[in-house]
Amino acid sequence: MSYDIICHGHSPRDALPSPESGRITPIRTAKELFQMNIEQLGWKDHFAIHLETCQGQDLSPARVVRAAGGFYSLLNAGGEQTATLTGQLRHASAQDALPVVGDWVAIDSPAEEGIRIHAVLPRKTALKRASSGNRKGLAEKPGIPQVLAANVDTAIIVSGLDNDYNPRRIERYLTLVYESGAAPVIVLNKADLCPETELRRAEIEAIAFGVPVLVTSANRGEGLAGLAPHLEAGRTLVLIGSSGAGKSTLLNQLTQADHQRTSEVSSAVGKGIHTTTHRELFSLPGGALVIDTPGLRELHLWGESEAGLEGTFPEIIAFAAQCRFRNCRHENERGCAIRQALLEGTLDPARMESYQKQRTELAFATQRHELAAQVAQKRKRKTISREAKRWRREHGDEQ
Ligand SMILES: Nc1nc2c(ncn2[C@@H]2O[C@H](COP(=O)(O)OP(=O)(O)O)[C@@H](O)[C@H]2O)c(=O)[nH]1
Ligand SMILES: [Mg+2]
Ligand SMILES: [Zn+2]
Repeated sequence: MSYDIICHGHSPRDALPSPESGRITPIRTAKELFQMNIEQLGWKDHFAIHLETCQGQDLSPARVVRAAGGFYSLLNAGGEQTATLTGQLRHASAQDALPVVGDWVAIDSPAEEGIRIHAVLPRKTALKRASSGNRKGLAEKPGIPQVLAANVDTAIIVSGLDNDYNPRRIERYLTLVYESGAAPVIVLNKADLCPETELRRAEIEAIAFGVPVLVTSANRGEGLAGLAPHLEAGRTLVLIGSSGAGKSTLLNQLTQADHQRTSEVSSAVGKGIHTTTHRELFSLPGGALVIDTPGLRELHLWGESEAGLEGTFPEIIAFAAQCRFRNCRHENERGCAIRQALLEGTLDPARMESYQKQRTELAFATQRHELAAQVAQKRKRKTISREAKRWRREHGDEQ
């Protein structure tokens, strides 16, 4: 079990090679790599309050940098540690409450059975998708969301400007991000393969209101300076998007200083980065934390609130508010502001179609979730009544 985390105390700007000189700022020595304080790992007061309410005397916080096969790689002020879950946490938790990369957890001190995770501290944000349920590779049961990453401040949606380019897919990722509570940034990568980068940028800006849209060529290290404002020390980012969009190349560029200066670390980092099989947290030279993710073959949307759709389709929500009927389905109702806007050309039909599709999908996920909850509840009741019967049978004569 190994992972690599690199941390240096530079300002965010220093994280990037300066475009003029192409030079990379000096970094600290390997000995200093693990001497980070907990704020540098993204610790916030929010978590501290919850840690105090955790039962048990000797628990301390640590951040999950990688989770695989029941083992969790953690980082805290003391450095790297591997931990497992207490039986209680493993059994008492719903699938989506188990630790994922980015989570803050409460751990005990090392004992014979190793370090154990007693609790997952309440998440500030969580990126969730609906699991498809019937596909291999998804351990989750139908109706239970899969948490991709937790406590992310900024989600970078990476999309290639090659045949990966698809505004409708970007809208899906936007809904995922808005629903999570993180702030989105869109990176249109592989600019070197696209003759119309400015057109594409305008296209995406028009569907992602107020979201920063950057055009990059990650393999050449071009356009990355636009990321600097998002790379403040202690801030957590996640790279999401289709497989092959260039997420790992981007991360590689952002950590490039390390590759060149710390050889034993860099080879391992390189290996880890090029084969993104796990979601994993890395630390950039400027102190930002970045979670790299493997591409999602499918993004089934998940929603517990209206935040996702509202964030992605604000103009549609605004039109809908003007419909005569509160429960307007925007089909043939009189006084439908959306139909009106479509007729007048003030609302793009492609946006409306995209919105309807996402809304249907989110409603379906909610239904399945409710169904799953009912089934679980029923099973629980059955078990309880069976146990009660057994108890009465065994203890009946004592009463
Ligand atoms: N032409 C071009 N290729 C790129 C760029 N960024 C990444 N690539 C290539 O795209 C492929 C997939 O990149 P990778 O970072 O592994 O994608 P990931 O699956 O999103 O992590 C690799 O062969 C990269 O070298 C870019 O800006 N331009
Ligand atoms: Mg990758
Ligand atoms: Zn309407």
